[in-house]
Amino acid sequence: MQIDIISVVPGLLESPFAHSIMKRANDKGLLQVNVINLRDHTTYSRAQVDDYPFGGGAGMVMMIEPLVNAIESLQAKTTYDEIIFLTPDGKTFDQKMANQLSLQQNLLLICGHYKGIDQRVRDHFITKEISIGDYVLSGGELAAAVLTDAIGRLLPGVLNDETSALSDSFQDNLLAPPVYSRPETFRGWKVPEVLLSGNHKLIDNWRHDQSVLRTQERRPDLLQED
Ligand code: 6GU
Repeated sequence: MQIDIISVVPGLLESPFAHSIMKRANDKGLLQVNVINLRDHTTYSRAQVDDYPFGGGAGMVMMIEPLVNAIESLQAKTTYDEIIFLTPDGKTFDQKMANQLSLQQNLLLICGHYKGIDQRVRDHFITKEISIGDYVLSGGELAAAVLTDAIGRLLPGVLNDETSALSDSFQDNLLAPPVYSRPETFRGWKVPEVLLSGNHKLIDNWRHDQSVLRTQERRPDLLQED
């Protein structure tokens, strides 16, 4: 899978993909992330990419020309399944969207800044608008990193244990159960007996019960869904 990201702050996107699971996905050739600096595509002086809004008001707007130049130069090399604008007024990202997007070949993500991007880019190029939650970030980069991580870890072969993405919280509308590791007793705090029993049927049932309990307590809304 290839994920291209257009940004005015490409430095923000260096570290998130340079470590751990995202690095492994890249090293194995399963996920290629390319960060494109929007300023490389402007024809304006001093690499200008934003301008005052028509009609007045506070804040700057990301101009249409650099964005269209960047998008079209990328489209000359790659056919995108989706061109996604990261914006707080987009559809809220969830595991279902991550699952669906992980089935695509090529994604183009566009990070907004300032007061947003010229509406004509949204009208004529963007195929999906996504937010990562009801709060405002100073730019779309961290949201693009969140999307890329959530999608990338679902690609076959990225996780060591192929089944481990399936037991994540949310994957079946249930939160994950508690987990324990050595030692069996620490300061008198014991690991639940059932986990030491070696009886896998019993352990699976316990984990499922714990998942349901946790979900009822913390996220009852998930049990109502669909
Ligand atoms: Cl995608 N962008 C910005 N700037 N803020 C956000 C967001 C995106 N999602 C939640 N807040």
